[in-house]
Amino acid sequence: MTRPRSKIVTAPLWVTVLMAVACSGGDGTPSQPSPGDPPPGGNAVTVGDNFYNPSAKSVGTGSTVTWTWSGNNPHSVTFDAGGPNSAEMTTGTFARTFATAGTFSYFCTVHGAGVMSGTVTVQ
Ligand SMILES: [Cu+2]
Repeated sequence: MTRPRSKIVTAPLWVTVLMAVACSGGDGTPSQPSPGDPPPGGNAVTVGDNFYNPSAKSVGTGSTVTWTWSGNNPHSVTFDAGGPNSAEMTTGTFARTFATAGTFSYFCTVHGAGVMSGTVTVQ
């Protein structure tokens, strides 16, 4: 019978599988930033796939807010109270300067306000 031999072979295989599972879980963090992170800069908003981050932004009067597209699908920044608005686009940036105080709500014309909406509060 070759049973004892096959047992000796299967034991190291188990160890290898366990090590592979353990190593793939935690420490392999990539050094690139995650797409949901807001871009650097004070008045920046990320346009991701079906979200704005942060969705609520507070800025001072006269500030310029810059939206940066980071997803794979087209989105827009379209204000409820009128433009300037962005186009429906997949990459690039859109900037708008807010000269007057107030709350400016906006949404994505591709996905609708129920899926993608945000506000800029100017004070
Ligand atoms: Cu969208």
